[in-house]
Amino acid sequence: MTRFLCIWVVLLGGLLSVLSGFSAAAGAKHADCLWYTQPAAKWTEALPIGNGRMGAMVFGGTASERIQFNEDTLWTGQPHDYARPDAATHLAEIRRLINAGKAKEAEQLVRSSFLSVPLRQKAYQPFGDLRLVFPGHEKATDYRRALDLGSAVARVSYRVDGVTFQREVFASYPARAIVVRISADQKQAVTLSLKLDSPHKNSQTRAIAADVLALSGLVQEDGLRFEAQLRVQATGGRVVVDGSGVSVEQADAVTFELVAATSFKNFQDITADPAARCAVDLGRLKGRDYASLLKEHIADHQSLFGRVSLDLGRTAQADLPTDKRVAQLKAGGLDSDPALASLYFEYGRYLLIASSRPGSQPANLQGIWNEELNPPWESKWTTNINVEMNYWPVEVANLSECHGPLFDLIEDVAISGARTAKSQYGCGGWVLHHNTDLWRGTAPINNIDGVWPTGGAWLCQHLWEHYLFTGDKEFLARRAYPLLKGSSQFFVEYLVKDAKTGWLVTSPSFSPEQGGLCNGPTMDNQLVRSLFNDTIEAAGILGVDREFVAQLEKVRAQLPPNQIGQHGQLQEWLEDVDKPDNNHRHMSPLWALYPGADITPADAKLFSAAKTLLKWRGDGSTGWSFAWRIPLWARVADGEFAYRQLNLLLTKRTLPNLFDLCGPFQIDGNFGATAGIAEMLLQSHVRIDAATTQIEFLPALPKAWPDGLAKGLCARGGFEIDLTWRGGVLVNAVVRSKLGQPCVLKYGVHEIKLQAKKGESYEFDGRVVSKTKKHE
Ligand code: FUC
Repeated sequence: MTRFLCIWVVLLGGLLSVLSGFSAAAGAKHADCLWYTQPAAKWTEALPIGNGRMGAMVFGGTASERIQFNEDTLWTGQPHDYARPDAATHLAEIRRLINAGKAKEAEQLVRSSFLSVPLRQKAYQPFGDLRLVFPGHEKATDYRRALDLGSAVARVSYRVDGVTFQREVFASYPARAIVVRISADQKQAVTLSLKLDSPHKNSQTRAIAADVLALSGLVQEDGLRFEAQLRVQATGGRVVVDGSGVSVEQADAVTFELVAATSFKNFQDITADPAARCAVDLGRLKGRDYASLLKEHIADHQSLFGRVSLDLGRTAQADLPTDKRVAQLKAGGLDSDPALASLYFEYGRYLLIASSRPGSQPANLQGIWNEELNPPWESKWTTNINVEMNYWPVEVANLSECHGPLFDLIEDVAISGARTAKSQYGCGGWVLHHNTDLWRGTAPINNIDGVWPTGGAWLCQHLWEHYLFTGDKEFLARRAYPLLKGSSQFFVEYLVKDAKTGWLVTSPSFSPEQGGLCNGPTMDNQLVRSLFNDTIEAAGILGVDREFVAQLEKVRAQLPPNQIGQHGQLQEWLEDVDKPDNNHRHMSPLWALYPGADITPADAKLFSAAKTLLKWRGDGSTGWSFAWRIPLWARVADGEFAYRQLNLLLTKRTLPNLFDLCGPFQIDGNFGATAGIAEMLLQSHVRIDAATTQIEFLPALPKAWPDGLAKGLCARGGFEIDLTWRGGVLVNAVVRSKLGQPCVLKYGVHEIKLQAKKGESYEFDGRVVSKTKKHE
């Protein structure tokens, strides 16, 4: 019987680790499962699956199962330009007031005349629910449910009256469908009824074929229309599909295929026919059997997930159900369960694959999972930390393709952001403030803290990072550079002289979510400098735009430098007004330390000032604020404090299904911590020169992880790396070069330059490169 595969993997893993005395080989497999001995009592206990475009939460009830699903283009609203038409006419006055020290008056004027229309953006919507009822299954025994991260299949199994039932649910990217399989170890045992419904009031179901049930509806008048279609295939037994749902009696097994679509074509056009889209998707699946769908799905998922693995050691805690492990952290902390840290890392990779695949929307505040009509912060894309954090692990964790949806979004906001640049500021190029939604809103929203014009500049860093990791010149020329140039163009026209210092600054602006309106907060200066650096370098590589480059260089020289204040701290603002021990959740002025790369030990004074600010900030509060502190502390080589933040995140801000909590569920912390763990083990942000990357091994290894193994992590310059360490010391690093670029390998004080050849592998023991061999 194939019952509950991952338990066997766990047992086998434990056995192997005992036999080998070292958990590396077995632990990696063991780490790939979330499992429970009871169904989810609420949404935040259910298990997420996703194919980038469709997501679902599987509750795993026995007598009644709920599978709540989403499709990533179902939002409130319709195509809309949020920019305030006459905003630019107030810009000079707002700037004058800020320069005159009258920030409060400037804020009043911003509130009355400068914010978006309407003030708030639109919300991501739940789509529907599959509700299955299994008569007589109230009293089940031997209950197990699990999410196997390696195969991306959610499984439920239990026994009723001597029969073992099994459910498997997965979201297939190649099949563009969610597939549900219900089977039993005895013939004719599967009897159930199913309803398909939606929280959208006007939705309705109808039978559109003997084996297909459809659900259709409308989010709002003039808004998005949606349709889901569900096909049922039973082996044996009787199936009836009518307008009210599906009933199956005495089948051996049943497979449901669920497809879903909306009328969304792009952010300016919602004229697609969702029913026709569903028919195409379902049509493609006709004649496919369950085994072939499952096989194709696992192969697709493994092609991404299988690239990386992480083992940080394991204890007996790792044999417990996942919710118990999370609960036990309160007593023992993460030290008692190092395998939970690696599971969290693997889960981050899993969640990214599930919520961001080529062609989908990018992962939003909740990834792709949402059950609420009014989700927190509309479950949209917040650009002053959250959406970027979602994509921090993508390159280092070898999921480069999953970056695609974010690049698609940047291309969209460059279009809507060009309109905003004109209407808000009378400038060319494009601008994005602190949020965007399905309609690619780019104007400042909500309140004065929405007046933060560097969201687009931050997103541009992702384009450049993708190039640094992949060396893809075609991507640089065709996609990245035009966007970098457009964003730079905006700042060249928009930056204005600060009355006191004479520097060219953003104005009006805001240091994310604290202070008031101001000129040139440190984070903005860092973002604009980094944007200009990247644009200039990209133009050089591509051999284009000499004059524009000269102009950027001239403006760059007039940007405010990072300043060190009276307490030895990196200043958050142009003026030295920081309050010691301000432990705000946002780490904005530390952007250049991480995810930026401009603050490094090369400038010892600045590096130390950044560290002072980092210390002031102390521990995190929201999930993502713990998560941001992990790579920051890793960048200052303090593995213990980085680990402390991870420990607190898992102990205080983690749900039973390992979803991160901001206040409510918010997925950024999952992704930020995944990137943070990688940053503790491997760093490659320091560039010796334009062609040479420094790759540093175990820069911030905490005592709690003395032995470990990380496979398949990526470094800038096109390197893939496997690491083994014992007793806190690097044993071996295998470095595979995909591009043939030189690098410096660094471990502690030892550095060695390597003229890597494309396609070659090198082994490094912390001091010398000992041998080379060919790799595929
Ligand atoms: C920013 C954060 C909040 C939350 C929201 C989505 O405003 O400061 O904590 O993460 O985004």
